[in-house]
Amino acid sequence: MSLILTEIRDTMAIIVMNHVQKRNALSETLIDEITLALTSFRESNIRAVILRAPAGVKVWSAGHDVSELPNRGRDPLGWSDSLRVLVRAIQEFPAPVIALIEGGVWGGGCEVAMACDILVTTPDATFAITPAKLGVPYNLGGILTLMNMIPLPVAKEMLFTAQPIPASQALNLGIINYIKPSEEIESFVYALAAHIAANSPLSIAVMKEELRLLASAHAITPELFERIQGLRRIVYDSQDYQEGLNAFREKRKPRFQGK
Ligand code: YXS
Repeated sequence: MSLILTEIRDTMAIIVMNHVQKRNALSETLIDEITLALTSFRESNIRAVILRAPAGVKVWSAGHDVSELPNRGRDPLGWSDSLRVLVRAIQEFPAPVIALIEGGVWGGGCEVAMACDILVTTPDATFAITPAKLGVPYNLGGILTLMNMIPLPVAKEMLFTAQPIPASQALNLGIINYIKPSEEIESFVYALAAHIAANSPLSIAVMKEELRLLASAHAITPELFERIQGLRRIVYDSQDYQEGLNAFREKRKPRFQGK
């Protein structure tokens, strides 16, 4: 059974993440289906994509599928990790991707939402970035996605506390574009997508790629990269990383020892 629903309306496409019983945990299967849909949209002259969950959900996405995170000793967020693949697929898609968000957005789900070009949420939406709760050493590309979206003191607070922030705060910070009531959000987002689809797709595609390339244009020396990878390896080799995974699987609070 497919974990997503897709719909094409003229030059606009809709992807509904539909694995509700697992709270749209970003499993490899779910992410493969989304990236496959995006690839097919590339060939169908799609000029705007809406990424959403079913109307009325309490959780837009519960983030990375924790059951698919590797045990300690392996980088949980390497280049080919499915979450990384999805973030890049959204950022590199040659047309705007609009996140229509209701409910809670957790962990890597925040990065997926923030990789989208425009974010529209209902008032109940929240965003919680959770590596610290699990003991995960977030990866550099992911940190950059967040840094480009969230003012540094707030990004630090979200990363260090792993606590949710409400849509109202996200709107004040410019992380999201609009808050709309649940009875209006769908028509608002579809109208926004239609406006975009009526403009020049070539002009929009090149401006989206220019913004992506400039936003990721950070000089980083091999020594700096290797230092960061070394620091991350200490974390994903640690007992704390394994404790975070075990605690989640055993549905209990983790007891981190700092080693
Ligand atoms: O027990 P069953 O089999 O029914 O499954 C439960 C949950 O185990 C499952 N589920 C997940 N499975 C894998 N990975 C997940 N991230 C995940 N989240 C949930 O879905 C079934 C229903 O969950 P339940 O009963 O907890 O639902 P709820 O409505 O009471 O609570 C919804 C949530 C989202 C508040 C709760 O499920 C939750 O706190 N989920 C974990 C959120 C989280 O910490 N996500 C971060 C994942 S790690 C990640 O994204 C990055 C690697 S990082 O850590 O770096 O940000």
